[in-house]
Amino acid sequence: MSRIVTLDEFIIQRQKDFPYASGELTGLLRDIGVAAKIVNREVNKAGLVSILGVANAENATGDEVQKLDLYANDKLIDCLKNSGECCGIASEENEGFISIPSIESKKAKYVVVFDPLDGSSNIDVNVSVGTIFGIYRRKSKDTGPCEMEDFLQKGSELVAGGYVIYGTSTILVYSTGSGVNGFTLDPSIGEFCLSHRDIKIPDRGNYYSVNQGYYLKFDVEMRRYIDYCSDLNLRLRYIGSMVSDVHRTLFKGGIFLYPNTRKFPKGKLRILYECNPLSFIVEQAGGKAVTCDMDRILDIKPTELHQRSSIAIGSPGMIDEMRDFVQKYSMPTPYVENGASNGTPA
Ligand code: P6P
Repeated sequence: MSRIVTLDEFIIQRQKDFPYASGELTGLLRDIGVAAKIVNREVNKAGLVSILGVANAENATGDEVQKLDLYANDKLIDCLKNSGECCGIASEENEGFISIPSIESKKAKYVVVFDPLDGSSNIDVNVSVGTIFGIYRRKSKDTGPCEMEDFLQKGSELVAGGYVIYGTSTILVYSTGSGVNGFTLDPSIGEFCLSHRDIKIPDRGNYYSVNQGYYLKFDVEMRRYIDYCSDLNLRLRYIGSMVSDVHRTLFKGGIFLYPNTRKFPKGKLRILYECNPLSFIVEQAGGKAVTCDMDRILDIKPTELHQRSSIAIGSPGMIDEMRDFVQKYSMPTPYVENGASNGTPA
């Protein structure tokens, strides 16, 4: 049996790969690991204590907030505040970003974006949920508080990205841009232990993942591609928790789609703390992540914290196939001049 390598040990080992690393990012990743253990403890007993159910509130993007969402949000914020390495936080649960005062004049270099508990509508029915996080180097001067520009960065500028999935086991998957590794929480010792080294996504998979209930609301090119997946007898798997669907896609291969709909004309999923960190991970594992117009997710320059996007993410061979359908079936956006469409495609 190979020697146990804990998350802390691995992060420190990898820090040696960056001779000029000064340890702040290492500290930040370890603090996120601590927060994940705290959240995991509550998720695992959510049915026993009164933190199930709806918190009679809505979050910044209008989603109904579960009590465990708020618990996870608070714990992540507390851990990051105490780290001294983070000068700002943007969370799905908060309208604006949170500026963190420096500790003992330490000049924190990083900001963190996260969805504290993605898929939380599944909590009450005991279906996997997860935490998604991304870490950026601040762009604003380190002599003052963080600014909006620190958060509105492209996903390609992420310094680190990852997620924790609270499922049959609790697994933390992250990348700092040199491959993807997974760590499974061993409750007997309270440590995340290296369990999936250098994860690579298969070029294709037998699964496609989309909310079939919206099929008739998708654009024609998406419907034709979904028909194609069905004709190939691929298996439809959709959990309603992006982090869980992408985790399966990463390990088994396949494609996860959330196209734009009439209700969400720009797509439903949030760029900063859902699409970008998961796209960073999947690209690092050899996969692809694009909008349903085939623009690379990590190239999008966000203009607001809770900006949404359509997304297709997963095996490279399947994303390339989807591109063929978009090129063949997508309708050109009608050209509109002076507010009156003259019917000429753009
Ligand atoms: P729908 C969860 O609320 C979430 O943000 C993602 O985790 C998930 O993939 C998606 O929304 C599910 O949305 O519209 O299919 O219920």
